[in-house]
Amino acid sequence: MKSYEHLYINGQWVAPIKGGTFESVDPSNEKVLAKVAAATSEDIDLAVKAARKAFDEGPWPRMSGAQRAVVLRRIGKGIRDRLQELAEVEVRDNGKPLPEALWDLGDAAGCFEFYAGLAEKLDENAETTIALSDDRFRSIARKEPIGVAGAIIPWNFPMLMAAWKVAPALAAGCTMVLKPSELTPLTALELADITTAADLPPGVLNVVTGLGKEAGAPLSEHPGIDKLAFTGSVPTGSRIMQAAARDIKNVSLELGGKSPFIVFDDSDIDAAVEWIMFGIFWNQGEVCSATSRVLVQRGIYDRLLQRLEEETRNITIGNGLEEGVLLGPLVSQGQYEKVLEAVVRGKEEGARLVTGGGRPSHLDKGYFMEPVVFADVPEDSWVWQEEIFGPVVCIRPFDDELEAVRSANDSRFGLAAAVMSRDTERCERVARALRAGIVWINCSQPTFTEAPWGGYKQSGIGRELGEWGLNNYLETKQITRYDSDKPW
Ligand code: TXE
Repeated sequence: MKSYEHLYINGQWVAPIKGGTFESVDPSNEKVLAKVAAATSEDIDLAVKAARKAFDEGPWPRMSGAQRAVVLRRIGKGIRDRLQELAEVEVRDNGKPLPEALWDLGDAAGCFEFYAGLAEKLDENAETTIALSDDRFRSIARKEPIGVAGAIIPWNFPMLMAAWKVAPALAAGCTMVLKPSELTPLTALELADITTAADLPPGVLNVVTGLGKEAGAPLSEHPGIDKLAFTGSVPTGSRIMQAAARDIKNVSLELGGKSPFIVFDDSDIDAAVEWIMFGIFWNQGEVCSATSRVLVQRGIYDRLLQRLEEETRNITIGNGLEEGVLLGPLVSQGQYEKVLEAVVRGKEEGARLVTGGGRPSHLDKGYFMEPVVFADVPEDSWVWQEEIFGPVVCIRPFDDELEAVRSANDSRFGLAAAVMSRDTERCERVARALRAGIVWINCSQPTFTEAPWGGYKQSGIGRELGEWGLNNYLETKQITRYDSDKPW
């Protein structure tokens, strides 16, 4: 495996000033996968200064959207050209099954291509005329890049989360310092290589690998940053928001979730089971919008549980590079222990363990866990209320629509929610009553680059993807001219 012991600053690969490294571990065998450069505040300072210079003096913000789009499309193609290789790196670093990694990488490329299109449109719609009440004045509103963005991303979709932030920021004309998670840093460094090959000017994208406290915190506190974009846990999001508050940085946050799925008893049980399983076992349940709370109407509760148990027991668990594997290892020992503790806690709290929670007998190394179904989960229990971020689904019965909506909304999170019924009107009504940023009807999880993504309540602030994602990286300027011979 190649060396990952350098940081990407100002278009150059440089050793961290203090020379430190940390280890990235393959979660399927617990072996060290790579030694990776550990940035500290001195490196972050250099990276921010490079991004600052590229913004204040470089060509990137001054290029037309169409010119930036050419580079964005080259980055998208650069990912597509290396899709298989990058997906395999992502499997080794994160643990996810290869078909899912291929899917993520394709989406990441698509994200750059989508924002190339929006960069082109920005040339036409960056300026709009404002109708004023006083005709002696002419006024326009103009969209301009916000400046230097700092992006801190998690480990569950390493390249895709990078794309969700880098692509709109670059489309807007911003420059960026990107810090990937220390658990999955490799593909972000590969992205840096791809941007060099795509002729992105030096300093426009800087990639600094490192630990949260040593690299993430100095980035979020750096006065040279105009905007912070973060995806991760609520406590870290809160810290980042506090750091941003010190010098009033613009901030967008995509945090945790405990997303409910309401299944009414006129639903097709097989279809419901399929969407539940996709919703909670895809990516090992390490998904911010995972279908982690399921409310099933009493008429089909037992039958649905039985089908779900059968299907869950049939899931093939193993190394994500092996064919047919549907569930890989959890990302790290820390995450594995957190999920194991949650399973113990759920049992103590009175949830009924239907299946799972043990180590698969054929796997003695790696952070593997049999997927878990909990039934009859008490509403006030920790496992019902808090994000577990693993392959653990919690299920409760309900009697009527009012109860289901009340229970679904009884959460400090509000990222996603889903509802299933053959009654379209009921689905539409419930969708509008759910307090979440994303609501799926008769499905769960499909995510489109064109549509807004983000949460209510403690699930975050702001929206990514689509034109909303671009707006995250744009300021609005008013230019008003006195345009009359009449005296003021
Ligand atoms: O997250 P952190 P962790 C949830 C999930 C998971 C839990 C902990 O429940 O079990 O969070 O995961 C950087 N200043 N989600 O510890 O700490 C860190 O280096 C600045 C949900 O991995 O939020 C990494 O790059 N940055 C989530 C990023 O923050 C700091 C996805 C995320 O790490 C920092 C991941 C600091 N003080 C976890 N401390 C989702 N919403 O998708 C850490 N970081």
